[in-house]
Amino acid sequence: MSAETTEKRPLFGRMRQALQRTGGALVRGISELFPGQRGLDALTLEEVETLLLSADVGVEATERLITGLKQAGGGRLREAEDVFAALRAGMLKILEPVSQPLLIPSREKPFVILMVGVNGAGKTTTIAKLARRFQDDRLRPMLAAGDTFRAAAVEQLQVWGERHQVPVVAQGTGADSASVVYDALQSAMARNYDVLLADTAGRLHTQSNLMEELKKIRRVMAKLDPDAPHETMLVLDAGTGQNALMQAREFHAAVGVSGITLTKLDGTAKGGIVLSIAYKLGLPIRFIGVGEQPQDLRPFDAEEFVDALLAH
Ligand SMILES: Nc1nc2c(ncn2[C@@H]2O[C@H](COP(=O)(O)OP(=O)(O)O)[C@@H](O)[C@H]2O)c(=O)[nH]1
Ligand SMILES: [Mg+2]
Repeated sequence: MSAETTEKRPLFGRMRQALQRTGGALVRGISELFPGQRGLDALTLEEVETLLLSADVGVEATERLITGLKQAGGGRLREAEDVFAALRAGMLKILEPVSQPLLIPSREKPFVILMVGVNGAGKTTTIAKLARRFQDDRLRPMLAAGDTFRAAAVEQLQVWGERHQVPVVAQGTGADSASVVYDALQSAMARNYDVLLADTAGRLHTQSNLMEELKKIRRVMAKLDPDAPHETMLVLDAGTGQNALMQAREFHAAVGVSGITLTKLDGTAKGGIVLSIAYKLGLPIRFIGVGEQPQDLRPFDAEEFVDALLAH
């Protein structure tokens, strides 16, 4: 990637580095196939296909990309650069429709974000990163400690909130999650907060218990504000690859997901899952997590992502 692009996008280097494990293998693999006398013939296409599948792009999105490469000229593509350009175009076609930033309209106050996802996906840390981002945008966030199932979860949020002067509404471990969120929303409304971020459990005794609890949280919110939650954000660990897709389907069917955050794109070679999720679900991808620092939660931008992935 040119110096100009890096300058225009100050955190691009970080993105590029984070996507190295996924993109590096792809870029190296394609570079080794070219220049070739045969161009993108059937055999070479098969190798590109294998590279995409290894990056967890998934069968359908990979097929789409391969079809795109054939249409772009197939046998006439003899240089790696031509292949990268055609691949870039194909990836953008898949990602641009889901590249929809989360907008907080000022008339929706408090704007309620319900965070859902399995244990360890990154819900609580993403809440902290988002709260920081909102503070930087001069919005006042409040947090609801709705993961009452895990002993440490409430404390994790409280400690963070104290350190950053963000109020956290909590009851004890084992409390009714819906009641915590209800209290929090009431309080956020009364005190005119801009954003309420509600944490939730990622696992209960059974999966159906969890989905029922999430539905109940939605119901009690709607009693106070028929439009709440304004965003139901599913947090997925990119490192779980195709498993993340299954989780997304399950959560979406149960509670209706309006946006996705994909975490831990750093340190995984399965970052192609972003393409798989975009292609198969078509749900807006709001943010991606590329590290543990607050600034490592990046609003998802199709072009930035693809350029970082294919950087060489
Ligand atoms: N490297 C990396 N680690 C992350 C990212 N997002 C979350 N984590 C880590 O993932 C772990 C689980 O996160 P947590 O928020 O507790 O998950 P929760 O169970 O869904 O609330 C923590 O150690 C986080 O620091 C990310 O984008 N990159
Ligand atoms: Mg948590």
